[in-house]
Amino acid sequence: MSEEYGVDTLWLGADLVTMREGKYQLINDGVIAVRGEQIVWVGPRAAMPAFNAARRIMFRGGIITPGLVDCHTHLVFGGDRSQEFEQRLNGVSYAEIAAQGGGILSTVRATRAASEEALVASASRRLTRLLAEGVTTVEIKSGYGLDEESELRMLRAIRQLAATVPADVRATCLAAHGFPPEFKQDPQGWVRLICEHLLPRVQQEGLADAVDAFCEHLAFSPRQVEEVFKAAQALGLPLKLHAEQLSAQGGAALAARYGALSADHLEYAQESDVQAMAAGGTVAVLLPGAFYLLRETQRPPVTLFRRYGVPMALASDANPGTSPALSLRLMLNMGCTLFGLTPEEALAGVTLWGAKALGLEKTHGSLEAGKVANFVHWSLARPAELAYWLGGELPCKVVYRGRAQWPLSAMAD
Ligand code: DI6
Ligand code: FE
Repeated sequence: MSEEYGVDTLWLGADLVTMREGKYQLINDGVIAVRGEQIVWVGPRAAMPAFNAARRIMFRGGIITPGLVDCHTHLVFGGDRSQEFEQRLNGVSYAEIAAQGGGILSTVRATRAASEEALVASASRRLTRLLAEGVTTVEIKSGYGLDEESELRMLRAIRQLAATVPADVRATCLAAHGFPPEFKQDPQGWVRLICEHLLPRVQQEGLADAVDAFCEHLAFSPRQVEEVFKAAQALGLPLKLHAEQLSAQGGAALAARYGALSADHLEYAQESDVQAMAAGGTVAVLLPGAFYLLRETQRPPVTLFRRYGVPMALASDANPGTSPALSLRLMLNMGCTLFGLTPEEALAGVTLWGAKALGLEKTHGSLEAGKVANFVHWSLARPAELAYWLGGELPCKVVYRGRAQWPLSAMAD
């Protein structure tokens, strides 16, 4: 490195929680040097080269973490299901609600009825809440359209959001989320439509960065998932899977065999699933919001993930039915309290491993030279505070692609 090293901004005066290799890897009194949208140097101030910096921004203490990554959300949808939440708490059963046309199909109806603009507008309000907590990378799935045009509209809405918010937004096609009412008598027809028509169009229009499916006894069988995976793979699209949420189907092992980026939920994952995930490099995405809302008792096998070295990500699963969660900070706490993660594991789950679950671990998820300059300054003393407080402090500053984004008051509404 030359002595006169030109950079745009030096960020100084805080402790850096770098999350290299998924560990805190704390640097006391650290410096982040940014050129353009990239981090070019990270280290202790005492070892800083003689930078020629256009700007120096000095913090008075606090910690800086990588920008948070929410790697599993369903933020785009029409309507909401607060009415069903209320009905259930007034004693109406799930079965009765479903018989009245409620549940996921009520969201499908509302989503089909919504214009692309309406989908963008409602998702944008929800996304604002997530971003206010320091999220700079977010994945959003389709899956509430369940017909060709509505699925494409959802994906276009996600691309529109991506163009307008200060965050990296990844789109996942989850057409295999459920069976549309039109295909009630012919579920295989929907699988065929996804494989033969929808995915090729999605690929042609560049509307998705990955393909997901819901592998469950009440949704898609492992065989049907395999068909979707084969079609997606033939188009060069990376894979993800909702697996082992409510029952053991071997979906996680299947996803791992196909080299999927992640298998998500995993409450019922078996040792064989975990072994396959370790071999396939598949990230375990844990979703405590849905576990909590469904009052599940079966916990994901965290001890096995540790034993086999499977990286664990944490995400909000923000969706209108089972996880109306717009706070990744709350998920950090729930990951610790409900699933037994350490605060360090939880933070790794919303940084480096969240990035890996999206195939972005080379560019996102830690404070390292060469990575995108997405990071967050918190007025906290220790990184464990991020998981400890319920409704804790919001970020002081969020830097997205090298630029400070907002005074937080402006994000309040
Ligand atoms: N798992 C879930 O918990 C949600 N989707 C999924 O694949 C449920 C979505 C909903 O009820 O709207
Ligand atoms: Fe989900």
